[in-house]
Amino acid sequence: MADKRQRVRVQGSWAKPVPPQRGGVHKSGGNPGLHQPEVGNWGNRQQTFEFCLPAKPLRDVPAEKVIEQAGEYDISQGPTGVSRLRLFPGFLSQEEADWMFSKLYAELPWSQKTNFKHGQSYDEPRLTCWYGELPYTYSNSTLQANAQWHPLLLQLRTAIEKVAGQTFNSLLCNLYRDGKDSIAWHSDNEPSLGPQPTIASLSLGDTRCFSLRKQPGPDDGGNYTYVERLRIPLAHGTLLLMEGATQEDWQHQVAKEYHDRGPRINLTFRTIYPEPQPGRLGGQR
Ligand SMILES: O=C(O)CCC(=O)C(=O)O
Repeated sequence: MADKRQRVRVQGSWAKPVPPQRGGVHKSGGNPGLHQPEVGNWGNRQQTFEFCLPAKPLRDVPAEKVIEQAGEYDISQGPTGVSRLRLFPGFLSQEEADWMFSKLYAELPWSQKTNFKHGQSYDEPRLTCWYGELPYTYSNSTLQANAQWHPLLLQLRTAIEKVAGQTFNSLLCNLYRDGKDSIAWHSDNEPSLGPQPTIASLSLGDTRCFSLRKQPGPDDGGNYTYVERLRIPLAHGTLLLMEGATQEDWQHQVAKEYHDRGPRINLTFRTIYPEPQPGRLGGQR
């Protein structure tokens, strides 16, 4: 096939030509570390820029979209089905949310979970606790079954089940102590959650940015550069439901912040099934 790249030459006046390289703009004389101009020759030398249009068509990086308003959002549709978010800012009133935050912050059995990756252990950058009849394994470490639900969590579960239109049998609680605490890109796609799980996520405390990015297509070789991205500021008392193919087709994270943040509690209600294959260790986050 013929090389469709176009070449554009621009003549300058103060440096040596350089041999062309692949792609991009090449120049000489501008970087003292690479091509030192000869003393006394300023203004006499020729400079050549060579611009090669890339062989592959350029792709735009899609702009990140922000979701802030209450509503139902079909964020993608593919062979796996619809990925749907439902957002309820103000699901709890300010007073309810304030009271619940203080109680849960003080009374839940927060602890440090240690995960394993490539044989190395690392502490999660947040504290957690787990409620459910079954244990929950992810990142090669297991949260043990804990059926001693805090009464407030049972009330919240009932209220959230009404909105979600389904029941939940377990709950992962995360405590982000400050802006340095975070959760890395992952999907809630452990086998124990079954296919197309609904995750109901309630936020209390300081607002943190919940980001989603689409899984890259089969031709992208795991490269997330050009994928769609969404950002949802999750404020005190906000409920977010992730439904359908969201866990299959998207990943989510709460990144560290550059600015100070106060503590934040996130409660993610889920339904857990007995592990289909004992010994499967779940996804990484
Ligand atoms: O804190 C959040 O909003 C997200 C928590 C989360 O992604 C998880 O528990 O899997």
